[in-house]
This record gives sequence, C-alpha cells and structure tokens, in this order.
Amino acid sequence: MKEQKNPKGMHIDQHVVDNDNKVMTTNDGVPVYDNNNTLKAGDRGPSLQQDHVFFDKLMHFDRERIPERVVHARGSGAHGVFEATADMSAYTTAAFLKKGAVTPVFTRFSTVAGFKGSTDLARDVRGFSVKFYTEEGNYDLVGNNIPVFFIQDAMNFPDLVHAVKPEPNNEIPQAASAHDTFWDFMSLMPEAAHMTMWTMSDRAIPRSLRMMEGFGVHTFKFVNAKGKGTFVKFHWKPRLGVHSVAWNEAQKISGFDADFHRRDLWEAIENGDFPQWDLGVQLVPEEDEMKFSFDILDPTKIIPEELVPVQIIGTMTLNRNPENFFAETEQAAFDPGRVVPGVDFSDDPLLQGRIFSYMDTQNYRLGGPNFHELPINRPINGKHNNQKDGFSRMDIPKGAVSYFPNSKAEGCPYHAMLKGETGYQSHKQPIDASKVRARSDSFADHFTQARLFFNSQSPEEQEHIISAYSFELSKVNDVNVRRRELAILNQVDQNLAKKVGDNLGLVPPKKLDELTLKFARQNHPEYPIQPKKPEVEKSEALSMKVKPGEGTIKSRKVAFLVDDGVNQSSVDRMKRQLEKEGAMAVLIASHVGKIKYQEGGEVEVQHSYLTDASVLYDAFYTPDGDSVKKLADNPDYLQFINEGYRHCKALAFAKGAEELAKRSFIAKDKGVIFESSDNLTDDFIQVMKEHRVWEREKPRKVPA
Ligand code: HDE
Repeated sequence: MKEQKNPKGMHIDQHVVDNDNKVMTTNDGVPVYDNNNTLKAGDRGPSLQQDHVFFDKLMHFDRERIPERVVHARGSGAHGVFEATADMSAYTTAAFLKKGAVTPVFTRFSTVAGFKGSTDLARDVRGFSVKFYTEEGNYDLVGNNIPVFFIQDAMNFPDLVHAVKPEPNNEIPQAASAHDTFWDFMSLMPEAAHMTMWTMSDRAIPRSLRMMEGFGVHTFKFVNAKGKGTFVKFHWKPRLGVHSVAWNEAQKISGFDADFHRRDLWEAIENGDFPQWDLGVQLVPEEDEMKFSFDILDPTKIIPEELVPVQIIGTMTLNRNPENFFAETEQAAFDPGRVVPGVDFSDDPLLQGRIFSYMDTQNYRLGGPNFHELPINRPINGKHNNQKDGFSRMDIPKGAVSYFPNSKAEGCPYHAMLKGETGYQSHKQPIDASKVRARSDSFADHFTQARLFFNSQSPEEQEHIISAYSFELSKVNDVNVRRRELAILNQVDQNLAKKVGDNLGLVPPKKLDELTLKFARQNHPEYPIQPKKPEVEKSEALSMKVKPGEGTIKSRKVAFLVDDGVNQSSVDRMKRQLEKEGAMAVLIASHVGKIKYQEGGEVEVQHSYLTDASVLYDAFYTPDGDSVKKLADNPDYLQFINEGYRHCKALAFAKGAEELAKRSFIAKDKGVIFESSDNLTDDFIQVMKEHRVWEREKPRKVPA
C-alpha cells in the first residue's frame, strides 16, 4: 500500500507528551523525590496533612473518569487522511471535496447500547464517525454501519435508548437488545421494522470494523457556488469488502476476546495494513425531491442504488493509531451539526434533532463549553471569535476586545460578509408552512423497504435473520410482546413470520396488534395507509453475500495448528503463500514458547489452545509432521477444527494430517482442502476470498 502521511504534521502532535529520560514531577512541575511512600510522622507513624505530593496525585486520580457517552459509549478510533478524487464543484463548494484535496481525519467506530467496557461483538448497530479537519473548519460525518434508523423523529430518541439499554430496575442485560423493553418498544413502533431487519442480519455482528460499510443515514444537502442545493446521501465502501461473523461465533468471541474489534483495528494499523474506504454519494436534484415512492427525508428509508447509483468521490485511509485512548478517542466530540461551507442539512426530522443533541451532550460529558479546544477537537485552521472564559479555557486570547462590533481591534475578528468572503451560508431554501407538531403521511409506509431488504438477501442470510429474531424474541418473557412483533414481521414477509413463529411456538397474527395500530394512528390518523408501488423489489447492494468485496484475504488470520515435531517445510510453504497474499499465519500449539521442528531447530509460538479459540481466526491449516499424533489426542485441537467447520470457514490439511479431519464432524466439501486431492494453497486462498462456505450450513448441523 502507498505510504500515506497525515498532512500538515497533524496539529495535535504538539500536545503529545514524551516522558523519555524525564524526571517525574507533580502537576506543577516540581520533581518528585519518592513515588512510593506517603509523608509520615516516623516510618510507622500516621500520614501528615502536608503531603502535597500525595494529594496532588490522589486529587487527579479521584477525578479520572468522565461520564461515558449516553449511547455509543464503547468505541475505537484512529487517525488518517481523506483524499478527494472527483470533481464535485457542480454540486458543492466544500474545499475538502475539491479533486486532489488531502484532509486529515479522525474516525471513531462504536457499538450503541453497551457501556464503555462492554463487548465489541454485541448484536448492535456500529457507529461510524469521521471528523474531517478541513481548511474551512471541522466537518463531522457522524454515521452508522446501517443506512436507516429505528425512528423517524428525534422526539422518540430518548425512549428508544431507554428501551434498548439495560432495564433500569436490575441493569440487565448489558449490550443486548434481546430483552422485553426493547421489543416492547419495537413492537409498538412499526416504523422500526426496516431497521430491525438490518440489526437482525449479520450486519450487526461485523467480522471487523475494517470490513463494514458506513452511511450518513440522513439525506443531506450539497450547495454549489451559485447557491443551488442537491440532496446527497453518503456511503463508505470498505476496500476489504463487507463481512460478518455468525451469531454463534459472536457470542463466543465475546468470551474469548471482548476487545476483538478494537484489537483488530489497532493491530492492522500497527502492521501497516491501513484500512481504506471509498466515499460514495447518491445525488438527487432538488427538483426530484418528491419523485420516489418513499420520502427522502424519512430516515427509515434508503434510496436503492438501482434508482440512484453511488458515485465514488474520495478515499479514506486510516494510518495512525492514537497515542492515548482517553485524550483522543474518548475526548473526541463528534457532532452532525458541524458542517462546512458547501454542506447543509435536509429537513429530516431526526437529523434536525441531532443538531442540538450532540453539542449539548459534549458540554456535559467534556465538562463545559471549551471542549473545542481539546487537541483532538481543534480545527486546523484555528478558531477566532469573541467567546471567552468557561471551565478549562485553554486558549489565551490577546487584547482587551472581546465584542463585535469594535473599533479598538479594527473590527476583528471580522465576519466573512464584511470583506466579501463567502463563509458558511445556509442554503436559501424557501419555506412556507404552518407550525405543527405532526408527522407527514409520506412517512407512513413502514414495511415496503423492510420487505425489499429481506427479499434482497441470499437464502443463508435470510436464515440468519430468522434465527436472530427467534433468539431475541425467545429472550423476551412477555408473550404479548412476542406476538405483537410477530404481527409486524407478518406484514413484512409471511414466510419470515411463520418460521420465527414456529421457533416461538406462536402463529403469526394476520393483522397488526390493536396497541400497535393505536400508537401508529397518533402519527397517521388513517393508518394503515396504502403504500405506493415500490420502484424495485430487490436490490443486490443490500446482500453481503452477493458482494464479497474485492476478493482479498489481506490481513486475514490463519491459524496454523501445530505442536512439537511439526514439519517445518509443510509450515513454511503455506506461510509463504499466505503472506504473499497479505494474510497472517499464526502458530498455535499446546503451549506457548518454543516448539521443535521435525527436521530439528525450534520456532517461537505465541498462542496456545489454552488461550485462543477458533472463533478468533478466519481459516485453519494443519501441517504435516510428528505433531499430527499429538493433535489427534488433543480435544482442544479437535474442538478448534470442528468449530471452524461449523462456522463455514476454510480448513486445509497437509498430506499426513488428513486423517485428523476424519476424527471430527468434518465432511469433505470445497472448503475442506486436502493436499493429496486438491490444489492445497490456491484452493485454500480461493475459499478464504469467498469468506465462508455458506453451502455448508444447510446439510450438516455440527455441534460447536
Ligand atoms: Fe447519535 N448520539 N443520536 N445517532 N450517534 C450520540 O453524542 C442522538 C443517531 C451516532 O463516536 C450522542 O457524543 C439523537 C443516528 C454516532 O462519539 C448523542 C439522535 C445516527 C455516535 C446522540 C441520534 C447516530 C452518536 C451520545 C436522534 C446515525 C457516536 C454521545 C435524533 C446517522 C459519536 C455523543 C462518537 C452519539 C444523540 C440518532 C450516530 C446523545 C438525539 C440516526 C456514530 O448526542
């Protein structure tokens, strides 16, 4: 990969503190003589009130925690660059989108419901926030890995979050939507039907943060130099393709490595495997606002790519890990209200609510209005205004003037208009309306796109969705809630509802529940309203299986299952080929430290069957050698390969190791590769490129 440096020497570097060869000091810079002992009256005596060194240390320690984000508390971040690759000047004046512009970025990925210390592998939406430090100020694209949302109006957001978070009486369950209050709320909000199809799909359990799409969700607006607006939807397309784990894997990964995604992102960047996403846009001329069967202001709808294709306009590369998690990732303050000239909001009522909430929450979470001055949040072009004071002010403004207009500072800082500069100007959208608290009936079709999503999935993906609904609703205790949600599913797809119903021992009701209808009619008195005929019934872009990415195995982890006596050339041959393709070979044995090669000599092993599990790997290779006898009697090894098989991953066996496959549930298929009959390395790599052997799921249910 082309070496990408962050341009402009990333402005936060000047704040990085290097302790190398420095004496420890108090917060006032006083050298500390002894960092082990408090000041006492005699070495066995009571501590003294005057121990300013100790108090300095404890005072700071006692205040180390700040409130975690109310949603998206668990996250991982990285620095990088965005390079604009298309001429967008017909649509937007945004400087960072000028062809060839290179802009530093900071990106944070997150889960939504779990607390800060919760598992990465929760079934959940992933946040996908990008802060562009542009030369016209910071632009935050605060999106998700799912292109729609649960609700249509910001007013319902606190309720949605209260419903999904652990229940308030016993604070159970952590980072999970599989409980009564969430599905109670969902089953009363038919507008959530489309989004839950996505969250019950494998999209909600990504293989890696590097392998997920990102979406701006709402429709935004580009504004060009003539002041003309164009509606725009943003898409991030990962160069590594879109891949997920299976739910059975996700649950186990949560136990073996709750930091799985965080570690994966960190290690990839440390290894120089810089993840990349192309930024795509769907553009809709203002004149076409009303031309679709759905409302483009409704955040529970996508614009199918068949109707408006995605054009690629740039690439983001994440190439630098933070120096310090708290200072950067935790203190990063994202805000969809932070837009730059050339980008504006649409009237999506969910987006409109977000414009208030983020700034408000940062004020609370980061302790006052000066959070913009934290290194991670500072704009690179500097900030100049007359705002002053407040908790933890870091800037030191010069002079006596902090008001406008003024003569004493020659009217500075001046606003752009004064000198004929453009500055930020809102799109001059005409508005002629009455003030109402209401929901447009153009938002009332809740099931057509949920159906579009389900119909666009491969049979295996559909089965996973059915299993996920069945799992979640089985965890719900209230049978009325189960039945109500089943009635919603029945509106989407009868086969889906029937199969979920079978797993719950319930027959799907034909009609929506009376309570659901009652709530829907609060927004739409005539509900249900006959939907318009959709433009498309299927969209390939919605299935992960149909588009397995670039067909690369770059940065994939392959477990080499070895032990003392393994044949070195059998290891090296495969390792060389995999590394040529950019994959990682990881040796796993019954103990860490050194193991012996059959040919003599030793090799260092960092992972053992004790600490690692098959769910942490993408594929498995068992080399030849005396190690095979040991593996045959090792239940942990057999568990490894069985589980890998169950999860539809590629398994390769060197000639002398093929017998091991027979000591398990493994049956020969295109993903079980034998050296004696197949083209060992090429076939192995080819199957890995396809991510999983989906066909294996059906015929053979394997215990794991
Ligand atoms: Fe957020 N959301 N949200 N959200 N959201 C927050 O801001 C909110 C919504 C998203 O990495 C909070 O700093 C409201 C949609 C991400 O730091 C808070 C509404 C989408 C992140 C907040 C929404 C998102 C947040 C909590 C409905 C996808 C993490 C902490 C009107 C487009 C940002 C914080 C990060 C975080 C409010 C709905 C994405 C409370 C009121 C839709 C990725 O301000």
